[in-house]
Amino acid sequence: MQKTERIWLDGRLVAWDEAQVHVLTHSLHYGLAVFEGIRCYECHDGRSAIFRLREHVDRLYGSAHVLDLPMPFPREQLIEACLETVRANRLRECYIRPIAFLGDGEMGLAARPATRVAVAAWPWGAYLGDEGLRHGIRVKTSSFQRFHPNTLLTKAKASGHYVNSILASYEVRRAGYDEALLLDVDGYVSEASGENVFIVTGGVAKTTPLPTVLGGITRDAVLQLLAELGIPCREERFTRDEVYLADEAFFTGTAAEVTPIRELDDRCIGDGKPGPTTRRLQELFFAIVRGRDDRRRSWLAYV
Ligand code: PPE
Repeated sequence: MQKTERIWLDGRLVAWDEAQVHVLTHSLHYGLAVFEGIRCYECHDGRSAIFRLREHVDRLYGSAHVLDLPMPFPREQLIEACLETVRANRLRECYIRPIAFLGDGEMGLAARPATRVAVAAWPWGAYLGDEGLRHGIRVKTSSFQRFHPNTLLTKAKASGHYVNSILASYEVRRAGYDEALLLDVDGYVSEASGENVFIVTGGVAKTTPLPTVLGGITRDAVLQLLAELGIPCREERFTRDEVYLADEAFFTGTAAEVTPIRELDDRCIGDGKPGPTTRRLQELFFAIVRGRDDRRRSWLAYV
């Protein structure tokens, strides 16, 4: 990870090395914290813009609401904090990580220490590798299930939820694959460790419906782009073998952007190369985030 100069912590910018917490920070022990992952891109005109900043901040506040975590700052201030952090570090392109967590001073499950908020930003290249973005990745179904919505709450992007993601990710990466696909408790495809999933078969796209997955902001963008391309997309459950038989499959996520899936469980998907719909979506997506699509300017917050 590339160190930058400043981090926004509890209302002000501090030096990177000063953005420390106590080892008895409540969230460190029990995982009750909410976070976001946001990308800022350098646009074709040399300016930088944060992609769907408001939607990410809204989701952060939604996650906090779901977990009953009081937010000590108004939304507008957090939006400004993201912009300020990028500016203060003079970053042209970066990943932005806001996090709200319970601080220290009280321990135990019933304790409610005050919420603290931080926003960090650092350069982060292609999450699943440049090769992966270009040629597609090899995915394996994990033996770990995605949690039931009454075990953990799928609408919240909560730190503790990522133990499930990390178990799946370690398992398949250790076996030599690039990313893990998780099934839901009924055995249907849910999502990857940090991405939503789409398939395209016979000109029709499908993605997992929202109840068992995180409502991805990239997923939402891709749904809108598919509609624009006149490709119908159904939000309905599908099985792992439907992915094996699909013409195309891809992941969406802030970090992963639009990454083609070349194989699932050692079965080639389509001809094992990124398909035409995936390619087209990648083109449209990167044109938008780099400010080349006037119709989607409202998705960009210029720094
Ligand atoms: N599902 C999960 C479980 C998930 O973590 C993400 C984002 C998504 C779907 C896609 O959501 P969106 O980014 O709004 O399109 N995962 C973030 C964390 C990655 C990390 O390693 O940290 C991300 O992409 O920023």
